[in-house]
Amino acid sequence: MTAVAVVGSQWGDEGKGKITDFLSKEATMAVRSNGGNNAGHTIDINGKEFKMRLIPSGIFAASKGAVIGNGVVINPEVMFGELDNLAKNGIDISKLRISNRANIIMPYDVKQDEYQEEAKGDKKIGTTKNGIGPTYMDKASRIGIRVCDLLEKDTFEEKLRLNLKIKNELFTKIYGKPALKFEDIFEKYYAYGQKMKKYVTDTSVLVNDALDNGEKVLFEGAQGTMLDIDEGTYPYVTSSNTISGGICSGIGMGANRLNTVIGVCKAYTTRVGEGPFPTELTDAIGDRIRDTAHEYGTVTGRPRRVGWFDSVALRHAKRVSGINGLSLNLLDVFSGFDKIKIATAYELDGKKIDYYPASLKELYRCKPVYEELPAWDEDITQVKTWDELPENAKKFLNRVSELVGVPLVTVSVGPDREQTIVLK
Ligand code: 2SA
Ligand code: MG
Repeated sequence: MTAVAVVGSQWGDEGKGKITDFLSKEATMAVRSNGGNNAGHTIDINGKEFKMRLIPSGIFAASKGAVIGNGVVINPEVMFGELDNLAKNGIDISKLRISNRANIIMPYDVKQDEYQEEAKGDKKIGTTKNGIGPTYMDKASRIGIRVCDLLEKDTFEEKLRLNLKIKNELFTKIYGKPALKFEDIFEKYYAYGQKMKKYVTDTSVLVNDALDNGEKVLFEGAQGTMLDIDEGTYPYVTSSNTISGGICSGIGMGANRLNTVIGVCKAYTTRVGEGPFPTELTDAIGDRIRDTAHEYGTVTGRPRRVGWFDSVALRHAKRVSGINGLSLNLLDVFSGFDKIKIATAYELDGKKIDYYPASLKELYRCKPVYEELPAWDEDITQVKTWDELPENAKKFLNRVSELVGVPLVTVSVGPDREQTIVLK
C-alpha cells in the first residue's frame, strides 16, 4: 500500500468508515478531498465513539498528517466542534492540515440550501441542508471564500460585502426572506480563520511530498459514485466529484498517483433523499432489510430507502472510478432469508440494457432484470475466514464479484472491527 483510495460505489452510507478504519492502521497520512459535513461516520476507538464529519477518520493513526484538501468545503463551526471533542478525549489534533485553497461554507450558503429546497417543492433534492451545494456554486461562479481569503482581513471584508450584496438580493427579492448582516458574520468568521491558521498550508505539496517519500497515504472518499455531480443520478446528487478522479483534483495530484481504488458497497443498496433507484423495494422484504440492518439515518433518524444489489450501478462505479478492489459490507443481514436478488441488467422499453442511462426519464422507466440466489440460515456474524462461510454465501459473493468484474478484498459480517473477512 502506498496510495489507496476508498470510494463509495452506491449512494453513500456504504460503510466506508469500516474499511477506512481498517486501512488507517497502516497509513501514515489520511486525506479528505471532497464534500463537507454532509459526510459522516462513527468510529469506535478504545470503546469510545467519535462522530467524524469533516476531519479525516485517519487522524487517530496518521503520524504524518490528517489532511483536508482543497476540494473539501469547510464549515468552521462544525470543524472546531469536532476538533474540540477529539482534543477533550486525548486525541492528538496537531497533525491536522487544512488546504489554503479549500472553500468555506458561509452562513448564507446554509440559508440558500434551505431556501432552494423549499422553493423546489416536490422537486426538492433532499439535501442534508448543510450548505454544500451553494458553497460549490460560489466556488464555480468564482465568488467563493477560500481559507487563504479568510486569513487576509481586507480580502475577506471585500469578498464578504460583495457576496452579501448578491445573496441578500436573492434572499429578499426571490425567496422573500430576511437579509443577512455583515456585522453578524465578519468578526466571527475572521476569528475562525485566525484559529485555523496554524493548521493551514499548501496540502498539495504536503501530500505529493509524502507520496514521493514512500509514505502510505489513505484517501477517504465521501458519499458515493451515484451521488457524483457528473456521473451520478443528476440532479439528485451532491455537488462534488465523489469518484476517484475527484481525489486528484481535490488534493492537487496526478491521476497516476493512485494505485489502489477500493469501492465500498453493501450486500444490498440504500439511498437517502430523492431520486431514481431502480432496485428499490417498497414491500415487506425492504422493511425486513431496513429493520435487520438498522437502515435509519444517524443524525435525523430518517428511514433509508432500501433495494436489492444493483450490478449495473456497480459496473458504472467500477468504470468511472477504476475500482480494482471491492469491499462488501453487511453480508450478515441475509442470514435467515429465503432468496437474495441481484440486478444483472435493466429492461428499458422492452430492450435489455447493461448501462446506466443518463436521462432521468429513461432511468425511471428501467426495470431491473433479476437473478435469484438462495440465501442461508446460519448466523455468520462470528465467521472469520472465507472457508467458514456457508456455500450459498460464497456463491452470492462470487456472483457479485463476477458481475462487477472486480475481486473482493474484504467482506464484513458485523459492525465490529473483528467482524471482517480479509480476502487479499
Ligand atoms: P447535499 O447535502 O447537497 O450533499 O445532498 C445532496 C444529495 O446527496 C445525499 N447525500 C448523502 N447520502 C447518503 N450519505 C451521505 N453521507 C454519509 C452520511 C456519509 C458518506 O452518513 O451522512 O457516505 O460519506 C450523503 N451526503 C449527501 C443527500 O441525501 C441528497 O440526496
Ligand atoms: Mg453514514
